[in-house]
Amino acid sequence: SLLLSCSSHYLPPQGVKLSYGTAGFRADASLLQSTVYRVGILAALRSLKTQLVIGVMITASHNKVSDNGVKIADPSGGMLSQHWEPFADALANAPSPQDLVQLINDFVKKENIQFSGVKPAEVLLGRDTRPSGNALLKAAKEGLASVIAAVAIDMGILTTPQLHWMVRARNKGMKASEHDYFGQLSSSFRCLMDLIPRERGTFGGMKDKLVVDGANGKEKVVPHGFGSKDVGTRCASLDGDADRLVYFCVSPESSSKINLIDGDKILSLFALFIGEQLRILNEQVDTKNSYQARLGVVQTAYANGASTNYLKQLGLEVNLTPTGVKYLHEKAAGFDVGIYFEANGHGTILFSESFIGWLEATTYELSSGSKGSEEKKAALRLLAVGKLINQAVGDALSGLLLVEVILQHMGWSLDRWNELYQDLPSRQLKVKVADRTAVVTANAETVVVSPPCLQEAINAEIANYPQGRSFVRPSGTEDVVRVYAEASTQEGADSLACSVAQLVE
Ligand code: 16G
Ligand code: ZN
Repeated sequence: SLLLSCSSHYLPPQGVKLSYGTAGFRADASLLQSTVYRVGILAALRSLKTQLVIGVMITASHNKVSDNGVKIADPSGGMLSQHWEPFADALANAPSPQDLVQLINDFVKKENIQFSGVKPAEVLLGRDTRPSGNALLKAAKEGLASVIAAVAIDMGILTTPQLHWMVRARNKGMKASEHDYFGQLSSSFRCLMDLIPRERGTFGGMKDKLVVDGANGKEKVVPHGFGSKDVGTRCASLDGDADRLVYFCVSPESSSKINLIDGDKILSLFALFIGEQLRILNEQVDTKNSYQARLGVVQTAYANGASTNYLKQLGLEVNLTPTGVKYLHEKAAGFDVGIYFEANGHGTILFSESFIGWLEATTYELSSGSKGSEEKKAALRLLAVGKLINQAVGDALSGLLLVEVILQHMGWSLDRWNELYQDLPSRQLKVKVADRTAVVTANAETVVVSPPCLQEAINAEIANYPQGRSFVRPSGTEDVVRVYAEASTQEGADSLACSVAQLVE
């Protein structure tokens, strides 16, 4: 009855259909009161079901300031289990309080969620700096209180990855305040800096300054206030809730253009560094104690073909998954060291528990005999990377610190890093169609299986272009079919994308 009376203050907006999607619920903030209230309910139920701490993050990332959004962090610190997404959709769209109560009752029965003789629900709440955040936080808290007395802990204004990190830490019995987060990042960063070979740490003559853009540059253009004075400066760009990271520099040819160093190149830099540390370990630790750590990298079909070639040339196992962080993350979790990145800058490095355990034992054993040996340093670096880089989700702050330390370690400038390989020219288009679900793909979205014959037609187009590659997929966030094409020239990529878009129409 508390739920009935309380939820009557939170009726969903009429004529709007909300969908949890890959990034949680997002809409104009004025439409979200009831949604956030209901996500509060969902979080309490999820915590009761798992008997672990859950997170609720209120943000719309890089969207405009009048928008807002809400998403859930599961106990592992990852995204909400896909298995609960349909319930999230149904909950958000239930028209009346009675419908809502019915829905919850049915779900509680189906999932066998216990209310008595169990630990109370515990939920960490975070939000970004949007002005609507406070009122939505209140709605979330009321949702949390309406089903059962859940413990709601307001963690304040945070980035999305900070909240995910806190949920994960809390469930591992670790301290999980913002102070602890920064403490872990700064101590592991310091540790990696101290392990830089003395002859290298020079930044290749580059200015020792990093400029960080907080989502002021959304398109591939120079951010406001940038110009010719900034040519040569190392710049990083974070999206609105700091779960995506790219680097860039103002192009020396034209101060209105940027050279973008995207997620693929961050992945390549990380893979090089980790690969080097693993090689040192494998060469030097005597074979009977060695641990053949499996290193795997994970990309999507959007990864520039030049990056995939480069990674394969390094002898790495390159895996493709469909678009969406949850798929990449799951795949990467299958390796001892799994590095995943989307080209758009979302990614991280995952370490298996058994490998971390081995590294800890190894550094301990090595500490007596070969103090300061190369293999011990390599093991210490890997351990520090595992602490620095967010194990829950892609995190621009921790990713940025790792990029900085690796550039320093290699003695590389931004240009040197950018020259690892040259991106193939590419083009993306979107096609409005009556029903985007008519396009069904397989093999990590690289081939169309339905409608029949479409893939054959695409292949015939691709064959006209040197280094041509193209694929189409239904968007997960918009009512469109997306087209991607790359080729040896920009004209080729543009023309291939156009031809393929015409095939889709
Ligand atoms: C979501 C995904 C992102 C993906 C994008 C693709 C998460 C947290 N976010 O924003 O990874 O790149 O969707 O959008 O999974 P699309 O399906 O419209 O192309
Ligand atoms: Zn984001």
